[in-house]
Amino acid sequence: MTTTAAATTVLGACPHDCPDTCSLVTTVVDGVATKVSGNPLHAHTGGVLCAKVSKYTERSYHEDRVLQPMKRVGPKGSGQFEPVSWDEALADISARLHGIAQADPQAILPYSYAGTMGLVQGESMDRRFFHQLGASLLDRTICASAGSEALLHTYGGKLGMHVQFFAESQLILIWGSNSIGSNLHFWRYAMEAKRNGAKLVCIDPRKSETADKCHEHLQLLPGTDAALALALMHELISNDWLDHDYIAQHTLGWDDLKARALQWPPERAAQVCGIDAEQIRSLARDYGTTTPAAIRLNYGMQRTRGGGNAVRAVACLPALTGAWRHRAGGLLLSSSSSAPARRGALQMPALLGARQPRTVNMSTIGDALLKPASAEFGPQIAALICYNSNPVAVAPDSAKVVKGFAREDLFTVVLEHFMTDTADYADYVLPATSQLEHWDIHTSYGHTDVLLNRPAIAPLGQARSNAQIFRDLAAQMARYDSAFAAPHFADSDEALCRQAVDPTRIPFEQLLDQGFVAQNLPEAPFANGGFATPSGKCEFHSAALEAMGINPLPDYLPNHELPTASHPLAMISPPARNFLNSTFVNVRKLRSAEERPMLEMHPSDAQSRQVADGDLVRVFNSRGEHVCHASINGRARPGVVVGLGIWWRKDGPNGTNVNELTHQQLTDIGRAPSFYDCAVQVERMAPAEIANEGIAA
Ligand SMILES: Nc1nc2c(c(=O)[nH]1)N[C@H]1C(S)=C(S)[C@@H](COP(=O)(O)OP(=O)(O)OC[C@H]3O[C@@H](n4cnc5c(=O)[nH]c(N)nc54)[C@H](O)[C@@H]3O)O[C@H]1N2
Ligand SMILES: Nc1nc2c(c(=O)[nH]1)N[C@H]1C(S)=C(S)[C@@H](COP(=O)(O)OP(=O)(O)OC[C@H]3O[C@@H](n4cnc5c(=O)[nH]c(N)nc54)[C@H](O)[C@@H]3O)O[C@H]1N2
Ligand code: SF4
Ligand SMILES: [Mo]
Repeated sequence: MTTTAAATTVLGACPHDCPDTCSLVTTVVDGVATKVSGNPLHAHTGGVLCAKVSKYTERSYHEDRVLQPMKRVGPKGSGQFEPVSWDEALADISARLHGIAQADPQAILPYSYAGTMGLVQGESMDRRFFHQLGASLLDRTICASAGSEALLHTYGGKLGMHVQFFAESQLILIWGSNSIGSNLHFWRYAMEAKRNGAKLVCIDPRKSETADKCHEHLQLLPGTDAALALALMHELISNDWLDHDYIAQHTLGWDDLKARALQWPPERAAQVCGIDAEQIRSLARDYGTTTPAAIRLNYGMQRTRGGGNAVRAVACLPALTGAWRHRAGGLLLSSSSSAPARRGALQMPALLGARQPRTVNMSTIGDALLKPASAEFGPQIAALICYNSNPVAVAPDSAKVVKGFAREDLFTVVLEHFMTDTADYADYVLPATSQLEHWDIHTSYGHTDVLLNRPAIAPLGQARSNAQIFRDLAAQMARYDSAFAAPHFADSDEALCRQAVDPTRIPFEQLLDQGFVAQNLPEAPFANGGFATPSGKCEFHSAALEAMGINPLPDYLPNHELPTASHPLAMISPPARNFLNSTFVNVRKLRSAEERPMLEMHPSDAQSRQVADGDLVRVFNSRGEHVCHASINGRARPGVVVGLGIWWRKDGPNGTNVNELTHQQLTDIGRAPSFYDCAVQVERMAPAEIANEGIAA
C-alpha cells in the first residue's frame, strides 16, 4: 500500500471467473475508490484490464447496489421487498434453517458458483457452516467439470503449459475459445507469437472477434471437435508425423487409439464437422510439422454431449507429436491443479463427522427443486442459500428453474450485490460486499500465481462479506447447537486468507507487500512424461473411465439434439465480450456496448425465414420461447445461430433469456450441462404479434 497526500493505492485481485486473474491497483481518495487499474508489476496483467473491470468503480458504487437486508413482501418473483435489520434477518433465517435441519439437514441446499473466485468469499466459512449443519453437498458442474474430468483421466489433473510460453510458439490452435473476449491476457501472448511469425488457427463454430484475427478459421458445427481431432490423428499417423519415442515411453493405449483414429479419414470428419476435408489436411500438416506447436483449449468446446470425450481427444494430440518436449509446446486448458490452495483447512469437511449428505447437481437445479421426497432422492429441497451465482439466469432449462424457485414452500436466501433474477425469488436478500470492500486470496486457472486482495474501501451501506454473513449465521445457530460456537466459526476474513495457502510455498508477507507471488514450477511440465495419472503416462486408454462404465478411449459422440425438421438450427450461447456470465449486465456502459439481446444468424438462414437484420424474432423449441433481435453480422455459419449471453431474464423483450431454450441433459464425462447442444427454430415476429405480446420493438 502506498500513500500520497491525496490518494492511496491498494493492491487487489480480480475476483471474476476469468482465467486471467489480474492484479488490481485501486486508487482511493478520502475513503472513496476512484479508479481500478491493472498492476504493471504483475507480468500476466501487464498493467491492462479488460473493459469490464476497468469500470469497476461504476459497478461497486452502482445506484442499484443492495445495501441493506431485504425481506420479501410480495409474491415470489415479484421483486417486492422491504428493508429489515441484520438482527431480525439473521435470527429469522437461522430459526428457519434450524427447524428444517431438525427434520433432515439435507433438505437445505447451498447453491454457489464463481461470482467471486476468492478462496475466502467463495469456499471457506460458508462450507464450514454447511458441513456443520449436514446440508446437501453441491456438485459444482455448471462450467468446467466435463473438461476438468477429461483432463484428470488423460493427464492426471488440470495441468498444462504455462501461459507466457505461448509467446514462443510457432503454431497456436485456439480451440473453443474467444480469447479476445474471455481470455484477453492470453491473447497478448498469442499476439507476441504472431509478431514473431507464428501461425494462429481458430477452431470455433462462430466467426468470433478472435477468429477475425487468426490466419485460419475452422468453422465447424458445434459438438464435432472429437471428430476433427480423430481426423488430425489419422493424418499424423498416415504421414508419420509422430514422435514414436514419446509415444512409447509416456503414453498408454496407443494401439487402441491408433486403430480408432484410422477409422477417421478427413473426408469422414469433414462430413460430421461441416467443413472441407482439405482444411483438416492442411491443419494436420501444420500441426505435424511445426515446432513448437501449442493448443489453447478452452471450455467453450466442452458444453455439448460429447464434450468430455472431445477434450480427451484433443488432449492426446501433443503426446502423439511429442509437442510436450518444448516449453512452448503442448496444451493449456487449465492449470489450477498446480495451485497451492489448502481447501481442506478452509472448508473443514471433517465437520460432517460420519454424516454423508447427498450431492445435488447444480446443473439440474430445475429438476431438483421440483422433485418430491423419495427414497432415491431423499427429502424435498426446503431451503436454498444462494450466493456468488445467479441460477435463475444462468442454469439451463429456465422454465423449470423458475418454477422451482417460485415454490411458495421453498425458503430462499440470496447473498447479492444486486436484485438479480435470482434475488427476485428470495425470501431474504442479504447485501454482500464487493471485491473493493473485503479481504480475499486468489489462485488462477490461467496462470499459476497467487494473489491477495486487500479491502480498498470500507463496506458500503450495511454490506457484509460472505464469510462475515456465515460467521454471523453460525453465531445465531449456536443458540441451538453449541458446535457452532467452536473457534473455527470465529476466524476473521484476514485469518482465513492466512489459512488459504501453504506458507512454505507462498509467504504471506510477500503477498502483503507485492499483492502476488509467482510459484516456482517446471517450465515444460511433461517434457519427460511424469503425468499425474495412475499409470504415470498420458492415458489415451483410461481404466478409471472404463470402471465408471464410460468409453475408455476418446470417441466422437453426436450431440443430444441434432437438427430436426421442426427444430433445424443448432444454437450456441457463448459469453458476450462486455459481460461476465450474467455479471455487468446492469453496468450502463457495458450494457450499451452489447445493445440488446440478439440472435446472430447466417444470411441464408435469415432469408429463408424472411428475417432482416434487427427484426424481432421468436426463437423456440419444445421447452420455451425467447424473443430477441436478429443480427445478421457475418459471425454465424449456416445451420447455427448464436445468442450471446448471459442477459438477465428481466431484460429480455418477453422476460426470458437464452436458457429458456437450453436443456438439462448432461455431458458424457463430468455431469456438466450441454448449453451449446441445443436445437431451435426461428421465426420473424409479425407487427400484430409484437403488439399483442406487449413487446417494445
Ligand atoms: N468477457 C467474458 N469473459 C469471460 C466470460 C464471460 O462471460 N465474458 N466467462 C468466463 C467463464 S465463466 C468461462 S468458463 C470462460 C469461458 O471462456 P472459454 O472457455 O474460452 O469460452 P468462450 O470464450 O465462451 O469461448 C467459447 C467459444 O467457443 C465456441 N464454441 C461453442 N461451441 C463450440 C464447439 O462445440 N466447439 C468449438 N470448438 N467451439 C465452440 C463459441 O462460439 C465461443 O467463441 O470465460 C471466462 N471469461
Ligand atoms: N446459455 C448459457 N448459459 C451459461 C453459460 C453459457 O455459456 N451459455 N455459461 C455457464 C458458465 S461457464 C458459468 S461459469 C455459469 C456462471 O454462472 P454464475 O456463477 O451464476 O455467474 P454470474 O452470472 O456472473 O453470477 C454471479 C453472481 O455473483 C454475484 N457476486 C459476485 N461477487 C460476490 C460476492 O462477493 N458475494 C456475493 N454474495 N455475491 C457475489 C454477482 O453479483 C452475480 O450476480 O453460467 C453458465 N451458464
Ligand atoms: S475479468 Fe479477466 S481480464 Fe478482466 S480484469 Fe478480471 S481477470 Fe483481468
Ligand atoms: Mo464458466
